[in-house]
Amino acid sequence: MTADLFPPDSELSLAPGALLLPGLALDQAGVLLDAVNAVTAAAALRQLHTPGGQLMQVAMSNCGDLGWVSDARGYRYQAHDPLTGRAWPTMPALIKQLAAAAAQRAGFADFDPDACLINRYLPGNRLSLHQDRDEQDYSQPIVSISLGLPAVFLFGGLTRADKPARLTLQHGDVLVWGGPSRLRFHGVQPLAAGEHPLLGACRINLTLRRAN
Ligand code: MD3
Ligand code: FE
Repeated sequence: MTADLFPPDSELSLAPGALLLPGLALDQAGVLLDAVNAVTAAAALRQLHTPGGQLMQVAMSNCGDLGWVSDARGYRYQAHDPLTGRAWPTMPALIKQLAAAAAQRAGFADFDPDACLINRYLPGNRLSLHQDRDEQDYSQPIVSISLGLPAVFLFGGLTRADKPARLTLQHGDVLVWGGPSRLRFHGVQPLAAGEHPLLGACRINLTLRRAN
């Protein structure tokens, strides 16, 4: 039984500025997924190319005023989906509110995300170690919501050489990264095969950021 491992309001400080809220999104997982599916029906999940020309394994889409994209021209946020030329779908209020509530628990009172990146992992997909540095204001935190299959998250230090710690993220877990942890290197190990009752052989991560 995982239900009793963490009482519903528990929180775990991983490092200064890094707070894990186990199962915070569990109650809302079904409606969150409905909202994600509505977004990806309008702005399809797609694999992006790194500026160096590598095809990323994780498939991505966005909602909100700005979406994160990568191509030969670099990494950036932009208001339009490059696949369609249309504005990204509106960020569902439910997602924005959950992110703001999580950030508040970590001491960030007015987190108002303008970008929500949707990452889809299939078994074997990984995200290599990187920093999130494409945003304007590093005093704003980042909130991550995990849905579906568990993933081993790597959280490193402020230099690439720092050996990362490993943390398994479960369906419904929410993480806040801010303050001194905002620029930590991080990544995701290859997703193990499995079947999740709601998502099947898949993990979805929502990353909420203030980009501008
Ligand atoms: C730690 N996504 O999209 S989210 C990303 O699970 C990304 O899909 C991962 O890294 C995923 O850029 C991890 C959690 C996360 C996001 C930003 C961070 C952890 C972070 C920034 C600093 C430290
Ligand atoms: Fe990241």
